[in-house]
Amino acid sequence: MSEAMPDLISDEVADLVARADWITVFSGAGISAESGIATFRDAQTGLWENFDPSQLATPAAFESDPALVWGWYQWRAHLVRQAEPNAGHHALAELAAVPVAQRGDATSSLDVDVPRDSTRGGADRAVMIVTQNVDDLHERAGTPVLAHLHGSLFEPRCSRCAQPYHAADDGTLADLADLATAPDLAAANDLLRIPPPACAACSAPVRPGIVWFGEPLPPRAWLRAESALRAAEVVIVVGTSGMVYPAAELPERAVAAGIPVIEVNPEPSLLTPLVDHHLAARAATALPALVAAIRGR
Ligand code: BV8
Ligand code: ZN
Repeated sequence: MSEAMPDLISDEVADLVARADWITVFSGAGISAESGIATFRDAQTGLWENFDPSQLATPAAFESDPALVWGWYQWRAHLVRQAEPNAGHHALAELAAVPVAQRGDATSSLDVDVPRDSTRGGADRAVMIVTQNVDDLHERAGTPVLAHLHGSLFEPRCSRCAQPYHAADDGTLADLADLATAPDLAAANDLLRIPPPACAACSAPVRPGIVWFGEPLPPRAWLRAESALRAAEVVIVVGTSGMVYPAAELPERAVAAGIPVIEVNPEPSLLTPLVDHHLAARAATALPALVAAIRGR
């Protein structure tokens, strides 16, 4: 249940969002935290507490211990399958359907002359989601994702020929369910390691469809994200520490371009000093409050 925070959304923030025809959302692990998915830098819980995510999320880790890395991603995919989108994800889906508020002037801030008689009121707005997250909770809440900058837990591919791997929910998921009840780490260690399947086309090991540290971001996702941040009238940054590049460069560019940036994060992040408005609250509180505040404006 999200706590009520009556002064959280100022009139200025509400008007900015209510009038925006094109909103781009830049999300990080924090938006999935209230769905029970640990953020990337939260202490790993349970059986993975002895592993440092940034050490596992590398090509070298997969090279040296493919079964451990594959097991880790299978475990994370298993947890995401068991999770549900939270009120923050759902609020972003609702945001797109809230009619755009009328504006005093007849021109759009999109540098295009809007015919005098157009008020833009009542039109659905564009809400573009650019996410660093590898889960599918935005999609399952009903918002298409324009760009998964760091890949997806659900798009494994061959490590050699890149052929997509479509796993029937094979037995490994059953093993993973045992993990939750494994008596201790030693016993679980065998369960943690799941040898990756072999590619049907070239029999090389299948790898997670994830962008690891030291790997380039998918060019198409990057280009789409750049365009979405450039076209935005308002950018909403949700649940990111702003630590990882080049992704974190995108909200920085929006700030440099003079696009209003609103951050939702209960803690300060590396982006907080740059943004126009910091809503110091959790996503499942702030985003529904924001949608409620713009209705009827
Ligand atoms: C690359 C997949 C080069 C893995 C991830 C400058 C330029 C370019 C690169 C670099 C650079 N400086 C350093 C680098 C290298 C590196 C990097 O950025 N390192 C960091 C640690 C300094 N970058 C790379 O390696 C990138 N690749 O540069 O390649 C290249 C180019 C051409 C050719 C060859 C090579 C690749 C980076 C992608 C790495 N993969 N993810 C996986 O998930 O297993 S990144 C990883 O961190 C996560 O997946 C996540 O996407 C990302 C960012 O983390 P956040 O989402 O922000 O999560 P975090 O836990 O940090 O923070 C959560 C936030 O939520 C907190 O602020 C918290 O307060 C808040 N929060 C908590 N609860 C809530 C909440 N907010 C709202 N509501 C709540 N309830
Ligand atoms: Zn292959």
